[in-house]
Amino acid sequence: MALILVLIALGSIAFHLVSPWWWTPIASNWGYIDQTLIITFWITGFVFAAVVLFVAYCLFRFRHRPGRRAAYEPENRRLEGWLTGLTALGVAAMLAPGLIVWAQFVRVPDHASEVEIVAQQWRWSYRLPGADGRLGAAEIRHITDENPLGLDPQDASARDDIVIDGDDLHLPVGRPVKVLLRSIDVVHNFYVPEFRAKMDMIPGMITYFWFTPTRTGAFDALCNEVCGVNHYAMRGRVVVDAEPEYRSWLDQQKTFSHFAAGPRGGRNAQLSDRQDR
Ligand SMILES: [Cu+2]
Repeated sequence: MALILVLIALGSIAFHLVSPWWWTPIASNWGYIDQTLIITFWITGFVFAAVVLFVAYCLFRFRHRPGRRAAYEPENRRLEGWLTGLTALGVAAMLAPGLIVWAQFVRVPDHASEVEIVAQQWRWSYRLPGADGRLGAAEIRHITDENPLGLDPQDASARDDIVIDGDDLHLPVGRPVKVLLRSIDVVHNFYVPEFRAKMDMIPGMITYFWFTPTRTGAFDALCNEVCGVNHYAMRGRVVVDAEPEYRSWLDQQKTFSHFAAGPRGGRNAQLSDRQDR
C-alpha cells in the first residue's frame, strides 16, 4: 500500500512535467496569469505530494506488529496551531497574486482602443469605432436584419462604426485594446486561449477586459459558457495583424450607415445561405 502511494505521488509529478496538455503559447501581455497558475500548481503540488508521502510513511512506520497498540490522542494544540497557520499561508499565497493580476486586468490603459464583441446563439459579431474613435449607442430594440447589432440610427457617432457580421475580427499587434462584451440572448463567454483573457457576456450588461496582442497570427475564439445546443460550434477567429495589414483590412470594412443603406444582402443572404445547406 505504501509503495503504491509513493508511486502515485511520483507518477503525478512526472505526468505534470511531461504532460502533453499544456497551455497554448501565449499571445498577449497576460503572462502574469500564467505565473499565478504556476504558483498554484507549485503550492497544491507540494501539498499533494507531502500528504500522500506522509500517509505512505505512516503506513510503513506504524504498520501492524503483534502486541503493539495505537496511542489515543484526540487533541494536540501545538500541531493544530501549525496546521492552521501553514494552511492559511498556503491559501493566502495562492490568492494574493490573483488579486494583483485582477487589479491590472480591470484597469484599462487610457490609450487603449475599443472593440465591441456581440454574442448571440450561436455566432459572434464585432464592432469597431469609426473615424470619430467612438462607439455609438446600441440597444436591443433597434435590432433588425439590416441592423444586427442594434445600433441607434439616431446616434451620429454610431453611423461610422464598423460592423463585422459573420467574419473574422482583426486587431493590430502591440496596441492595447479594451474589449466590450455584449450578449443579445443568453450568457456567453468570449475566450481566446492564447490571450489568457476571458469574460462572461450577460444580456443587459456591458462587461469588459483589456489586453495587448503580442504576436501576429490567427487565433480561435471559443464560447466558454454553455449557451445552448450549438454551444460547441460557437467559434470565431481573431486575426492579429502587423500595422500595414491591419490598415488595409480596416479600409475594406463596411460602416453601419453603409450596412443599413445597402441592399437586402448581408445577413439575410448569409442566413438563407445557411438554411439552404
Ligand atoms: Cu455562447
